[in-house]
Amino acid sequence: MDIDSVRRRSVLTHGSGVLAGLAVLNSPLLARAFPAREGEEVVAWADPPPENPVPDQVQNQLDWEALDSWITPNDRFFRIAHYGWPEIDAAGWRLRVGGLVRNPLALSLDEIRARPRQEVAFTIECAGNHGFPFFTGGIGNARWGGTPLASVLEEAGVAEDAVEVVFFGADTGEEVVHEVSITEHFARSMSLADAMNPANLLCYEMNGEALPAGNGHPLRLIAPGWYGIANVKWLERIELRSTRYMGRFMAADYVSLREEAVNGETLWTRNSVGPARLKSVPAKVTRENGAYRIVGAAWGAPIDRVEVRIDDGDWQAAELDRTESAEHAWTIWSLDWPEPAAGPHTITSRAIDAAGNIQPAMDDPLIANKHTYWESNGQVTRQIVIS
Ligand SMILES: Nc1nc2c(c(=O)[nH]1)N[C@H]1C(S)=C(S)[C@@H](COP(=O)(O)O)O[C@H]1N2
Ligand SMILES: [Mo]
Repeated sequence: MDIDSVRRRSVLTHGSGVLAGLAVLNSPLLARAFPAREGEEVVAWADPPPENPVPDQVQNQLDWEALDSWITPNDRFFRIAHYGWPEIDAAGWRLRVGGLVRNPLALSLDEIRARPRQEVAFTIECAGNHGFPFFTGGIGNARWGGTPLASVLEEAGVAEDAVEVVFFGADTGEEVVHEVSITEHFARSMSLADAMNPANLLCYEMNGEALPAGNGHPLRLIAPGWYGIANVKWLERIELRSTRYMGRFMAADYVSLREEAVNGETLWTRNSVGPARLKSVPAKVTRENGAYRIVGAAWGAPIDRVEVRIDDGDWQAAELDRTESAEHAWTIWSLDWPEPAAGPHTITSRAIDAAGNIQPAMDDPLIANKHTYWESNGQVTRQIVIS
């Protein structure tokens, strides 16, 4: 990309920055908070992601430069659909709980809504996010409302020999497995112990509205702390089983292949993608009266601190915005960047969790010796040109 086109982009972005600034004036809370400040303009990144080659499967990616609130509004929330959106008649729809249970259930949406309501703020990220150059906005933060999964499982009476809970969506695809052609539902499973986590919700509400069609209407699983893939949308069946479930999205796709060094030997491992991993990104650079700052987000584990490196400089501590925070939601951070020199720069961030783990660098064996694109939680470097 040439510098002139970078400048043109940055002029365009400044225009929308003014509009965003006006909106912020109407909101005293936003004006104080980190994600957006009155009067600032966004300086466009010099390395925008390429066009999305799979618009049917990946939609409405987060535009990091436009990040202006802790909560991602529903109309700006990303959507992933591997088998398209199923057509569901909400009136006739039932959530069926069966398999190894004493009392199989078939619950209507009204019956689920009549149960105790619980809410959780949770940042959901696709495990493939940052696994491809085009895919950098597979993430969003919402307040999810629903009823605890655990009490529904208790009501169904889980049998002694059940070890696995499988969540089936209404969406199906044609798959060939060992030369057999099958129609397979999108499905994911969890151990019974993981499924009983009191944070898990049978979710029918997103940011105070009915779950939108693309995000799983009428009901989805919300499993705070897990990658997006575990959060089954268009949920219609929960099955208790005595064996591990090995469907496509457990055992074929969303499997990380790694080369690990164990006792001086190479051990190849494959793990099904599950719990989220520690991660951060620089979201945007802003300018206000000649003063620059870098704003970003960190998530995937309890965040202790975030550090930022500009070009080959030292790691500098960012300031964390705790005005809006929750256990399973991202933390917005910011770093002042006084008087950057004109010209190109790189900006890298790394999150450090409460246990002292550092988000891996791209050359860390955990990332460098991973041969699949899932769980791409390596440090993200962005490029920018200061004029
Ligand atoms: N039924 C069903 N559930 C699904 C999917 C799907 O294709 N079908 N995609 C999963 C993936 S890969 C992700 S990242 C999240 C994305 O949730 P969102 O579309 O609400 O952002 O939904 C998950 N749940
Ligand atoms: Mo995903």
